[in-house]
Order: sequence, then structure tokens, then C-alpha cells
Amino acid sequence: MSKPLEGIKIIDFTHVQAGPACTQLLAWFGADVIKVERPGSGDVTRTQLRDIPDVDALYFTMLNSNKKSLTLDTKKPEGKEVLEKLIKESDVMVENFGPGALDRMGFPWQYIKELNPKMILASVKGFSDGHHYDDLKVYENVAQCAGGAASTTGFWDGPPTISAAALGDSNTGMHLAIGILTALIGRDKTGKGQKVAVSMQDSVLNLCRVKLRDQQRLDRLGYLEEYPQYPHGEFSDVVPRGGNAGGGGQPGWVLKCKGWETDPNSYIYFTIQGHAWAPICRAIGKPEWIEDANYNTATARQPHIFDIFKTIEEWLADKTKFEAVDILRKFDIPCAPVLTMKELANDPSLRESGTITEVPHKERGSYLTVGSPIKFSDMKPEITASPLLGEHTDEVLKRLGYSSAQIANLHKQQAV
Ligand code: CAO
Repeated sequence: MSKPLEGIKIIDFTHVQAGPACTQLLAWFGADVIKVERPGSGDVTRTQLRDIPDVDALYFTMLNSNKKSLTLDTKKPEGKEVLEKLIKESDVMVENFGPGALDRMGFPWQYIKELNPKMILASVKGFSDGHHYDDLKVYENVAQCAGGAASTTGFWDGPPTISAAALGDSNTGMHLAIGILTALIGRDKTGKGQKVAVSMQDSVLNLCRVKLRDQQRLDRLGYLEEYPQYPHGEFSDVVPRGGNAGGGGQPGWVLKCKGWETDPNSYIYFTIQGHAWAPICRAIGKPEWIEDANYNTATARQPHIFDIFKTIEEWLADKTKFEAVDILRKFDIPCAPVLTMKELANDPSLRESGTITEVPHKERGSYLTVGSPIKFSDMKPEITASPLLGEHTDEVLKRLGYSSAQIANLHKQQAV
């Protein structure tokens, strides 16, 4: 089956996570993605947090599937020449170097555009161009702090907290992928390429949209009724950390289940959806609360919401998280067990759908990775292994018209 992005040629000049996550997604959907890496070392994640000596680390393999690897020292003249040829024949170039690195290398946007007016240059930086921090190098957690996630995550009596979800890295890569696809559609109409830039700060903030909503509500009202601080605690003039409170109009909390004393993940997330109050009362054996004026509206419940959660926890005390969810699902209550990475890795439904997938690799044997979270009716992306360093160098050079003798010479000149 042909894939929608087949024929789209992408120069993947990315490293670490934000850029590679973007190009990996496009490769799954059929794009021809050539990862350009420094000879000898390649993407730093090849060697970071290795679990097997001398074999590409999972950090690399899980972010670079379905790609080709071309080693090229783009600071040497012969490397620059190859990159120029690639730019002329490609559709997209993706990069996430530190600020100014591409310019210093001799490939500013102006020049790339001259080489190929149809080229789409897609860049990730920590901060957007012109921002007063636009000279900073940025990693995941830095972006979470700069984008508003850290100040609003965690508990009010603890420090700002980082999420394990890659809000700064992979999330920015996903934004960039949307930008690239938009620019490709735009190019079909205008015949012209353009530069697409996404900053990690902006991408985190985009996901913290509801917290900016809350800041404006707080400015106006002085309180936020769905936060645990209401009505008994204090609010300052900034959005506080709300622990595990629900971010929308539905109160919710992480509740203990049977075994929580020894299993740190024996919890469910329980949501009190306003219109589901009667089923909730029936599910937890409190039918008398259905019509009780102290309980039968969201406003009436809010002052003693934590007593309500405590009662639900008492009901949960003799049920595992899985048993609890099996009961609550019959009452249509939005809830889920708190799942561990081990449980997710072995989840038969995720294996079946391809969201967790096992990939054979030339040197590792096989490894687990997260497959495409996007499902199509007419296409199932097949996840193939990440490339070894320089695995496709000769193949790509041949495609660019280099002879065997020229390739051998290039190898000599590029040797580290
Ligand atoms: N051949 C020759 N040189 C190469 C090369 C190649 N194939 N590939 C990269 N380089 C050079 C670059 O030209 C640059 O050199 P100069 O600094 O001398 O101009 C250098 O390698 C890379 O620099 P860098 O600033 O990108 O790398 P770093 O390790 O110092 O910083 C990071 C890493 C991620 C902090 C920085 O790249 C960054 O801020 N990127 C933008 C934000 C981002 O994407 N962060 C997310 C990373 S995922 O957590």
C-alpha cells in the first residue's frame, strides 16, 4: 500500500528528541527521511543512557525509526557540497540546533532558499525569534519551566514540578510536524517553500492554555472554584499548583485502591462528572446522596469534595484498581487505573493496535517502542528499526550522482 507522504524527501538535521520525534512521525507516514549525522559520533542519543555496551541506546532507537543515516561533516567543504546537493533535491529540511548554528555552518535560510526556492525549512528552538531569551539553548525541563507547565504542576506545598511527559521535546516536534504538513499543502498552492519555526516555550504554553484561562479568571474573581484551595485555602495573584485536581469543570482526584500501602501505583483517577452524580452515588453505595441538598449540585459538593473523595476511597479499599474500574465503567463514570510503564508495555490492546510495538534491530535483537498514536482507516504505519550510524551514506551519495571512486575519496576526507 502506498503511504501518503511517499515521495516527500526530508533532510533530517535533528538531534536529541524534539526534532527527531517530528521527522520520525513523518517517516512512519512514508516520507523519505535522511538523518544527517556527524561522522564518528552521530546523534548524541546514540550513546546516552546505553543499556548494552557499544549498541545504539534506546533513546536513539525509539526516536529514529524508519529513517536512513548519512554521515557528513557539514563544516568541511566536501560535506557542504553534499548538503547543497541534498538541499537542491529535497522538499523539507528539519533542524533543531542551538541558536545560530545553521547560520554559522554557512546555511542561513536566505541561502537555503536560493539553493531551492521550494524548500521548507523547519526549525525548533527553545524560544521564538526575537524573544528576549532567543539566545538560550534549551532542553525539555527548561522548556517546561519557561512555558508555564512547571509553575502549575505539582502540589501547592511543594516546588514547581516537571511532568514526565515530553511537553517540551516531543510535543514541540508534533507542532513542527503540523507546521511542515501545512507548509507542504501551502506549497502545492503557491509553488513556494517557506520557513516554519516552532519554539519549545510556545509549544508548552499552547498545552497550558487552560492555565492562562485560569489566570484571567483569578484576576477577575480572586479565586478558582475547582482548585483544592477553594473554599478553605488561600489564593495569591498567580495560578497555584492544584495537585491532581481536574483542569476542566469536572472535579477529580487520584484515589487509593486496595494495596496502595505497598504498591505505589495502586490508584485510580476518579472524575465526578456533574450529570453522572446519580450513577456515582449508586456505584459507591450512597443512594441517599442523590437527592441530598448537600450533595446534589456541583456547588453544594465543592466545599466538602475531599470528604466525598474519602468516602469513595473507603469504597475502593477492598478493590484493586482494575476491579474498581470494571465496576465504575458499568456506571459510565470517567475513570482509569494509574498504569505503570510495565503494565503499558504488556498491555494486549496496545500491542494489538500497534501503539506498543516490537522492532527487530540489527545489533540489539529487538526493542519495544511506541508506534503511531495516529490511526488511519486505510494505512497502518509499519515501524522499522532506526539506522546504524552512516548505514545509508553510500546509498545516498550514489543517488546524488557520486561515483564509487568519489565516494571512497569523500570517506577519506570526512574521516574523523
Ligand atoms: N557536521 C559538522 N558539525 C555539525 C554537524 C555535522 N554533521 N551537526 C551538528 N554540527 C555542529 C553544529 O554546526 C554546531 O556547531 P557550532 O556550535 O560550532 O556552530 C554544533 O554541532 C551543535 O551545536 P548545538 O548547539 O546544537 O549542540 P549542543 O549539544 O551544544 O546543544 C541543544 C544541544 C539541544 C541544547 C541545542 O541544540 C538546542 O538548544 N537546540 C534547540 C532547542 C532544542 O531542540 N532542544 C531540544 C533538545 S531535545 O531535549
